Amino acid sequence: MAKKLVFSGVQPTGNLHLGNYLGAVKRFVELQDADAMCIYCLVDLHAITNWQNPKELRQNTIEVTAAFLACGLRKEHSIIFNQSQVTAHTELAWIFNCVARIGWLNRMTQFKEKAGKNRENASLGLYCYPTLMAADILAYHATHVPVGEDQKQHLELTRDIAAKFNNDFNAPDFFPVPEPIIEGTATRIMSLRDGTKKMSKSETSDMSRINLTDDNDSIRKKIQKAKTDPFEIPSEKEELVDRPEAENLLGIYATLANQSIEQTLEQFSGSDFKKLKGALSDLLISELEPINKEIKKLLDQEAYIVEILREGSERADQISRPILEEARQLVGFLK
Ligand code: AQP
Repeated sequence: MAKKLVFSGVQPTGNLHLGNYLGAVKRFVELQDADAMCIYCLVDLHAITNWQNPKELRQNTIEVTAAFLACGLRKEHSIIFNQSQVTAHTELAWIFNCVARIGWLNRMTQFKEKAGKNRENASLGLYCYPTLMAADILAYHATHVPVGEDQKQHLELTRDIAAKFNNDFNAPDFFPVPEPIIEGTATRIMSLRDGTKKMSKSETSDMSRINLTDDNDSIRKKIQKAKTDPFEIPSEKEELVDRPEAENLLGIYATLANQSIEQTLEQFSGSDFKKLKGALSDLLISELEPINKEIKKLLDQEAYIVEILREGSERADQISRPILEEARQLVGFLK
């Protein structure tokens, strides 16, 4: 059986937060340490679907790479690079723009959320974001894609594009239909200020998220001020329905403590949020403090980080170039 080939990406649009860490990067490290070939990408082409200050984009690319390394990704085990250095992504994305149907793209909820009311003024790139994402994955014939819950719909579109390309060009199995990996208790970490909204880099209030670069005092303060409700912690999971903030804090605790929600409820049932918040702050600090220190160290070694991305992009190019070439031939481009 062919070896697992894992691909995933993160936008260099700001500091990584706890949602990116638990929902994505921590899983990337686990997969890297299992027997899989892993390709992890700083998706700077996706980042510019919303305008980015060029200096900040460059700096964020360095910082997110530093965070990847601080979390445990290793260039010896994973290919780490920034998307814009490998041209197969954009070339294949164009082919996929011609394979995907407008009706498919019109159903994408992330576009609706991100474009908001000002839809006419959103970039065309934001609309085509999912076809570029399909190209990211399929340019490597990736078989598995670890992502948070919010990317599920885009993954389904990637699967549809792979199947339609194979069918349109009479090339059964040319693009593998990739499997999403969306598992565990942390696939959707919510905002600390509003348990119905996902924790996000672009949310204006910094109090809504825990950043990987937050110091211990900020972590304690943010958890202490996190929104809760006036009720005590229940004993049954069903009682968490309509209590999104409680569910979120308990879910984060369960993930960090490596236990189920049921075990976490057993530990805290009947107590108020003060006890949970204290224990959660301790757990967060013990998990994030070493990462935070390592990020700071790595940020003093910019040339080393740039070199990792350059090396990674060469390796990524070697894998994607022949796949793109074959796709070009299937489409009928003269060479
Ligand atoms: N709140 C979350 N819980 C679990 N997983 C999450 N992810 C993002 N937010 C959460 C996962 O992290 C990976 C990288 O995400 P991204 O940076 O490429 O884009 P995003 O999903 O748009 O993340 P943000 O932080 O919310 O950015 P903005 O604010 O710019 O939109 C993905 O696997 C994602 O599922």
